[in-house]
Amino acid sequence: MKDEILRLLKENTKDFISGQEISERFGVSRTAIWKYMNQLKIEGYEIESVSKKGYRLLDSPDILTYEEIYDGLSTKFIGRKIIHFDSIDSTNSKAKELASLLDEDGTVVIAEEQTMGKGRLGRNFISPNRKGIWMSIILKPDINPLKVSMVTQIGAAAINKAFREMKIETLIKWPNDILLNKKKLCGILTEMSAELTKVNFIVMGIGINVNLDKDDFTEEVRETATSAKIEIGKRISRKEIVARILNNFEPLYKAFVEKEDIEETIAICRENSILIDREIRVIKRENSIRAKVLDINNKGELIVKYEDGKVENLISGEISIRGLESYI
Ligand code: BT5
Repeated sequence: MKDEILRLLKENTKDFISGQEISERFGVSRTAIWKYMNQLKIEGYEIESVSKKGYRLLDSPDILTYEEIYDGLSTKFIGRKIIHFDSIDSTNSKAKELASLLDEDGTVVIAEEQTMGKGRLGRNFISPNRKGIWMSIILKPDINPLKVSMVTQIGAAAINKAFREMKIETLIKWPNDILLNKKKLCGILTEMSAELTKVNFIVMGIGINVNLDKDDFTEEVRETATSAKIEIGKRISRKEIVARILNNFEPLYKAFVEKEDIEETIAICRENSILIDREIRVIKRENSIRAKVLDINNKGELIVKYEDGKVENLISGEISIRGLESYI
């Protein structure tokens, strides 16, 4: 009911809506409406109430609930259910917990803050309150488990496209980072539960530094990480980015799952790759080997050539890539 009232207020921001009208429309008492309005105010909605005129929405909070995001959504199933938390340990952990209980493809778990955000290989991911996008998409595709790493590439393509639409010139650092001005803006952590030939579920976690300030990062990360706000010099709308990512993700994901078509994804990953033609170090466990990046192939693998002339196709797994002197 609260969400329905909010929707009505959003549709009528120019006029007051009387308590009488809301009461008749939803069949609830005036006192109940007053209570819902108070709840909305606690959530951060600025609502003007004038006796004999009614209620009017003046401003909405910067939060990532479905109610705040759906305006910008054009998807059929991705993000049509958004489970929102003010604070949580990790959206990926929560999404994994929920995944087996859900039938739908495309439920999103999103939080304003993570207290134990996760990177790959048990690393920590900094996720301060209301400053970034910390979300996980639950997917249940009928695909071979060997192809799951493609989902990370689809995610990277969708995120990069979203930023480019907003004239923010990000690049993709295969396999799971999005960079802005050569620093890490976003990381993706894809986890799955599968049997030999069947995927039970995939959870694709996306962490984006949108409005973080320099001192939100630990000293260790400050050199290599950045936020959109730091680079551009102004706050950026988190909900607009979320909606654009989900809108871009759905068609790329659908083409992959329904037709095994990843052409557009690979084209985006290639055209926006920061790695192709670069000298890098490939880090596998303790080993760090110099190589030159030649290309990304149609399976989403990174083709590298080592100094001894040997060529290898890398699949994402447990590999890290570094530039020779810097993060890239
Ligand atoms: C990643 O791992 O980049 C994947 C990050 C995925 C985070 C999302 S947030 C929503 C969802 N729920 C989760 O719990 N996780 C996902 P990796 O490539 O291992 O990089 C991790 C490394 O990035 C850390 O060791 C730090 O050096 C650095 N780092 C930590 N926090 C960062 C941040 N906010 N921005 C940039 N770099 C960061």
